[in-house]
Amino acid sequence: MVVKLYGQVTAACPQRVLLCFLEKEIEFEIIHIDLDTLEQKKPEHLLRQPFGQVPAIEDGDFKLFESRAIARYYATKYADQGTNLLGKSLEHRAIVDQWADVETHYFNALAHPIVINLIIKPRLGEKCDVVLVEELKVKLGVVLDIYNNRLSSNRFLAGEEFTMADLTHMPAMGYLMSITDINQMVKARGSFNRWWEEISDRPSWKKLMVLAGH
Ligand SMILES: N[C@@H](CCC(=O)N[C@@H](CS)C(=O)NCC(=O)O)C(=O)O
Repeated sequence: MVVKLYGQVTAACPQRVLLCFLEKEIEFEIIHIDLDTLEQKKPEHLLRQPFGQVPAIEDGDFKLFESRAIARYYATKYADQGTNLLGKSLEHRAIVDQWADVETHYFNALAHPIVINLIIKPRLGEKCDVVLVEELKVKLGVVLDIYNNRLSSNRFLAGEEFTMADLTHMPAMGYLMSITDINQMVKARGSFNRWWEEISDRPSWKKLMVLAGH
């Protein structure tokens, strides 16, 4: 059965799920929810995602929202299909989860408000909080140093294989790399930059960028 993904392909959270589908070779159909016209706040979408955001999926009678939960569900459901994103042992899986949690609580906690202020707000004609962005960039630099250190002795975040730990960072990274200052912060951290160049060279990312119109 083809999975229905409700979302907008240019938005980071639906992109996380799409990347998972592409890595896991899962058939999907995108049902466009237009964020510019606030379609995500309409009653019919609130039945799928009660917080009025994207993505949400429908897989037959099964419905789910929250991009990370959706990606984990499909990585587990199709563990033996496409790329193994989960880790090969209990300990490896715990390390994958550790770095995936780092993405949520340390990386995305900074990347999300930076992207909202520097990319989304100007697009909507809203004012960017310049002072906040400068503070966030300093904090992001500290987090990127920790990643750079980790990636100086590991090819990927959870070791020698590409996993969910890497995948979950990619949508926000794509946005951050379009911001000149942050692009330079990444380039200045050799191991981190090497990691980004490798993961953004994957066929799944290239296909996603085509879907997103890049
Ligand atoms: N934690 C949620 C966050 C969802 C989210 O922030 N979605 C954004 C797009 S990336 C959205 O719907 N923005 C429009 C809005 O908040 O109205 C997830 O990962 O699914």
